[in-house]
Amino acid sequence: MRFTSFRTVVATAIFGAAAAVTSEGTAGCGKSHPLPNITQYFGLTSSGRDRSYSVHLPANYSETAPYPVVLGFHGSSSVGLFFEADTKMSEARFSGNKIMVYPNGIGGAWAGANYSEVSVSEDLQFVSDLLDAVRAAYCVDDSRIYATGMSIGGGFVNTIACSAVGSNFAAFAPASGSFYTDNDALHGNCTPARSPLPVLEIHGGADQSVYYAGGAGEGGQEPDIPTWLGWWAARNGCDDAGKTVEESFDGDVQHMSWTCGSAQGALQHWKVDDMGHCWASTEINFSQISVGEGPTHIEASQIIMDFFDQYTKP
Ligand SMILES: *[C@@H]1O[C@H](CO)[C@@H](O)[C@H](O)[C@H]1NC(C)=O
Ligand SMILES: *[C@@H]1O[C@H](CO)[C@@H](O)[C@H](O)[C@H]1NC(C)=O
Ligand SMILES: *[C@@H]1O[C@H](CO)[C@@H](O)[C@H](O)[C@H]1NC(C)=O
Ligand SMILES: CC(=O)N[C@H]1CO[C@H](CO)[C@@H](O)[C@@H]1O
Repeated sequence: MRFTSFRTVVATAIFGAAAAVTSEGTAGCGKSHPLPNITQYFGLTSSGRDRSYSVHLPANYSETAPYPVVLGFHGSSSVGLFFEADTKMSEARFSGNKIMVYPNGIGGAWAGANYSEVSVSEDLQFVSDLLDAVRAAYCVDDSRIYATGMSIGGGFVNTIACSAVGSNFAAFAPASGSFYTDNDALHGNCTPARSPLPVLEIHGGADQSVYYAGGAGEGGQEPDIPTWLGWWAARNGCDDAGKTVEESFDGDVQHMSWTCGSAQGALQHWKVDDMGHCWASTEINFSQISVGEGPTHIEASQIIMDFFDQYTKP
């Protein structure tokens, strides 16, 4: 399915003078949605399977304004509903101007792990079909579609970034990612659609599920995070020597940022030394409780949305 973009013209009268704001919107522009700010559940058929997802529209959703879209991929043994609650990403403080979409994996997982029930090509096709459905139903700014995810969902975000389907997205932000499909220096499975492709990763140095140092994970071999970042630095044409490192909280938090050609910060990494396998947040939540932790120093949902706001697909 393809949907052609059309132009939405929003004319605003300011002190009697008309200022026209023109921007691209998808086929869903003009379709009304009576229940914004309430997460709704949908299904579609992809590769012959029933798939499901949920959508949260901002409270002030207007069908004539094109919105950025963020896809949020849950971790293993989970569903979009839990990811949404854990990250709080549907709250206006994080996504007051964005459409949030939470896809559900088959068997609580995403492709790439040795226990995944579907192939990488099937899950990538689902992402493509899901984007078509979202563009058809809602007013989407096609140049501002983003993906984030946790654990195996973060790993799958990287799988998307490494594939042709990645061409639909402006930027990617995996967290605590298990990069099963991108785990050897030959990069045989990673052919990004363009360069640079903005990527930001957040990872706990004390992660006991997806080790910072890589190795045998639950669903296969994982790269160590610095090595994996080096691969993206090369793919994105970043100046590795010019990488900046900012430390905070007595060195517990390290923020690394690369300049890639003219794109400053097109590769970024946040390492929290004492954080385990959870969503980084200054507020307690269940992914922290489940690994016996409390709040950490940084707010992943805010960092990720701020990162996305910097990038538009060229
Ligand atoms: C949107 O929903 C949230 C959660 O239910 C609620 O706290 C908030 O007040 C709502 N916003 C508006 C503008 O209605
Ligand atoms: C909708 O509300 C958000 C804050 O939650 C604000 O950032 C955005 O500008 C508002 N959009 C419109 C069209 O008023
Ligand atoms: C998946 O890979 C891990 C190694 O990372 C291994 O321990 C496990 O036995 C494998 N599981 C299956 C079902 O192949
Ligand atoms: C377990 C836990 O603390 N869950 C909290 C996650 O955040 C939401 C939104 O702030 C709370 O309502 C939950 O109680």
